Amino acid sequence: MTLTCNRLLATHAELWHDATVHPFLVQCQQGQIRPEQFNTWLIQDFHFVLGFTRLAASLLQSAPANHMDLLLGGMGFLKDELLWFQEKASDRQLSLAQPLQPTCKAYCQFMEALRQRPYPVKAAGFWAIERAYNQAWQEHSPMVPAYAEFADRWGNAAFTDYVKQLAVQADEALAESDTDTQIAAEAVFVRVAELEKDFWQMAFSTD
Ligand code: HMH
Repeated sequence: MTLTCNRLLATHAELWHDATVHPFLVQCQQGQIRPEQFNTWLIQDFHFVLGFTRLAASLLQSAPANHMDLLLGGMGFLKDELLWFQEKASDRQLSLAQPLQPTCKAYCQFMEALRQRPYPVKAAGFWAIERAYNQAWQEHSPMVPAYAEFADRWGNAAFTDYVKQLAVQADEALAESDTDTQIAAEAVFVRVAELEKDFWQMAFSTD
């Protein structure tokens, strides 16, 4: 049986739940998150997105011709996102030049290693990472006004559609791959779920 994105979500439902439901998100939704915790997430996620953009570049490098259009559109999302992070940090008078916390460092190292893997493995991992944020922020919407734009950035309809298209492309790549590659893609999905869970938790580890 061929591995698909939907199968990954179904097989690892509990793990995926923990990757996308967390007190950090609940507290943002209710406006009860402490600003220091939110700011920790904001700064670390900026660094995450830098690493993720490099992963996007490597995905584009190994993508078949008919997958490029969607990925180029994704580059546009990332361009906006990086500028937006800088704007949000400046609004809050935060310096982005801060050291990476261990969890963020581990996630960035994981993405760096993923850049060396075959295209179907990268495509599945890339989809999982975007899907995690799309689902997490969407399922904790609407948020109180102070955090509404954060929830909307990853929960909006256009981004949701983009994530669905990423799944279509990852499924196409997986359908053409051998068993070992599919096993590797599943392991990457599991690791993404663990890292996503840890990333939410990171905001609470600096008290
Ligand atoms: C930790 N996962 C994390 N940060 C993000 N910005 C995304 C996924 C989506 O790009």
